[in-house]
This record gives sequence, structure tokens and C-alpha cells, in this order.
Amino acid sequence: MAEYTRYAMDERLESDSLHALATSGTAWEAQQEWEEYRTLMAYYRCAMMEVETKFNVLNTEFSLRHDRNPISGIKTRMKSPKSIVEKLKRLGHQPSVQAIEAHIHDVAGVRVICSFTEDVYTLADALLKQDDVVLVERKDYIASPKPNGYRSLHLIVTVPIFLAREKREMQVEIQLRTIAMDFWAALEHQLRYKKDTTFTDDMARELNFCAEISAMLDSRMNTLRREVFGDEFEYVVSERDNVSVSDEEQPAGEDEE
Ligand code: 0O2
Repeated sequence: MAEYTRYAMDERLESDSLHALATSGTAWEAQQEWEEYRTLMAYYRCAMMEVETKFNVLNTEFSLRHDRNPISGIKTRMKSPKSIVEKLKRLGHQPSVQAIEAHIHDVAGVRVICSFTEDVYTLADALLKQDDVVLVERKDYIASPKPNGYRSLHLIVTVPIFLAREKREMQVEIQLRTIAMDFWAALEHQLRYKKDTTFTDDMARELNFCAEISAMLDSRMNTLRREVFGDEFEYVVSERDNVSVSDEEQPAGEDEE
């Protein structure tokens, strides 16, 4: 998993050249493809910044109205060239710039860490109401957690980026989760990917139990929030029921980390 870095560009993309994309052909073709790749990545990075800004604006507006921030942090990441190539191969596609745009929906990633579970849905609704944001896919791993206990709301959206001579719609993957969900996901990732250690069924059960405790914690904190702040979300007209939900909404049976 590429590391999500707070407000940072993934500079590795500049040095970590995607030679794998330059599959065959002449050196000139390889150079052309490399230039196209760099340009595409720059566009994704712009889209990622657009989405990050949109969430910062929503956070500012909400905090003006309610004296608290629904967003505890935003992290962004560009998928690494290695992960892109691996994913394309896994999906059965030859690595190419065209294949990236057609098949990889999470090149640009924005992770929004929210204070409370209701903030997750409120922010998602507020974002999706914006007329330049188009929902491509929505996976609600909070309503239906993954078998290992992973919870988050995943959205794939397109947003426009305005270039000097054209406007381009770019895809961005957004993961919205609470602090507790993020805590669990970060530690689960560390534990599961520890090299040279077999992850046993007992360990998996324990992790799942921790996920349940974290869900309970979120639920109780949300109850407290209601008692302290009342109904803060009256002004947000929920369009959750109206958005098109992809067929892939239901989580896969496998842990896909
Ligand atoms: P990175 O570094 O974010 O690229 P995919 O795995 O992408 O082929 P799908 O269905 O497109 O499959 O992805 P899905 O289920 O929407 O989730 C993909 C991302 O969600 C992962 O990205 C993780 O960031 C996160 N995620 C999903 N499941 C888990 C989990 O069980 N544990 C943790 N810690 N994170 C999870 P990548 O591609 O793995 O990494």
C-alpha cells in the first residue's frame, strides 16, 4: 500500500521512472510514452488537489456554522508506478498510459479522516451534491464491513481540471473514515504485512474483534455528539438515496488489501 502523506506530493514519481510502461518499441517511443505518463500523472495530481481543496472548504464552512471540525485530517497519495503496473497485470492488461486511464481508478487518492461516523456521510453527501463532481462508484464498507473488519466509505468520482487549453475530467478515489476506523486500518496494515510472519486465524479473529470494539466506540461517540451538539446536519439535504450506486457496491468477499 502506498503511504498516504499529509499535504505532500509524491516526489518519487519524478525519479522512479516507469520503465515498465515503455514495454517495447524504439527508444523514441519509450520516451514519448514516458512523457505521456508524466503528463497524465500531473493531471491526476491536480485532480487530487481539487478534491482536497473541496474538503478543506467544506470543513471551513462547517466549523464556521458549528464551532467544530468534522475533518480531523486529510491525506493524499499518488499510486506508485510499481503498484500501477502490478494492478494492471492483475487485471489482465498490458501496462500503457491508455490502460492506466481506462482501468486504474485509484491513481489519485484522497483519504479524509473524520471525527464522527455521521461526518463521513455528511461530507460525502455535501461533496456529491457539487455540480462538477460525478460519482462513478460507491462502496460502503461502513454499512457492510469487509470480512476482516475493515470499515471506510469509498467513493470514486470524477472532477474537472481546467488546463490552459482544455478541461479534463479526472478520476479520484476518496476514502472517508473516522479516526477509529483509520487507527484500525493503519495497525491492521502493519500487522498483516509484517514480513516473515504467518498471519494466523487467531490473529485474524482478534483483529476482527478489535474492529468491532472500534465500531462500538464510534457508535457511542456519535451518541455523545448528538447529546452535545444536537442535530447539526439539518441544513445538509441528503442525496444519498439518489446517487447512482455501482453494481460493485457490495464489498468483495476477500480482503483486498
Ligand atoms: P493503496 O496504497 O491505497 O493503493 P483493489 O485492491 O484496488 O484492486 P478495489 O475493490 O478497487 O480493489 O479496492 P477497494 O476495496 O475499494 O479498496 C482499495 C483500498 O482500500 C486499498 O488500497 C486500501 O487503501 C484500502 N483497503 C481496502 N481494504 C483494506 C483492508 O482490509 N485493510 C486496510 N488497512 N486497507 C484496506 P490498496 O490498493 O491496497 O493500496
